[in-house]
Amino acid sequence: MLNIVLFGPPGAGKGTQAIKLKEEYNLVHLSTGDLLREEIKQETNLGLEAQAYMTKGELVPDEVVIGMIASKLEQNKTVNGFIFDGFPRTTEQAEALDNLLSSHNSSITKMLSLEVDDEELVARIVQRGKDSGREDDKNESVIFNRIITYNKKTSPLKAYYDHQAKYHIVDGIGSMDEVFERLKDKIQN
Ligand code: B4P
Repeated sequence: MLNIVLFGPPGAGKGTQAIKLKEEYNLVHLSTGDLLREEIKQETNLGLEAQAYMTKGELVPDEVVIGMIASKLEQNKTVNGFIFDGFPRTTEQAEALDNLLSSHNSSITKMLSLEVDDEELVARIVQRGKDSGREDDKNESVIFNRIITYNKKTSPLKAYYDHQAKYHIVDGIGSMDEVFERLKDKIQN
């Protein structure tokens, strides 16, 4: 199986590139952000709980997102592999993912980390806020809080995957196709 963790700060291009990689390698795309937004849309209890965190730019509790990923792995037992987009975001989530995959006799192949400077991140998110109307993209202080949360809680996962010799840096600045070529290069080599 090919199991890729697509990593990076908010607005780095994870969602954008995950869709392209899914097509290229015939993978199942699991975006915790998309799954949570769907729960909010359906007005489920989980969605209502998640919304309170997301509108502030905070992370949703680990047990909620880990539970979502566990059930998706259970539903997709005979696939080529997964692209994990926006998950894991904490050490606890990364450990849970390793354990879940191991119980399915599988493991993470590579972690690809999209690197984009803060100025460009904010510009992209503000633009998406105008285009899509996503609530957490509209308010600058929420956007900054997401970046701070990433630096504090999520960025340490680089060391976690480096320790497993699975951490690969990818320059996220450039056209979407240029970034896609760089990602494919890292997957194939
Ligand atoms: P996500 O949905 O993961 O959103 P994100 O971090 O903003 O990243 P993303 O995928 O969106 O954006 P992309 O870079 O593709 O998370 C939202 C919230 O959900 C979190 O804040 C958190 O509250 C919660 N959550 C999700 N997962 C969680 C977890 N595991 N644990 C706890 N909480 C969790 O794209 C950004 C924009 O840039 C797009 O408009 C795109 O068009 C543009 N873009 C992309 N590539 C570009 C390029 N090369 N050049 C120019 N623009 C580009």
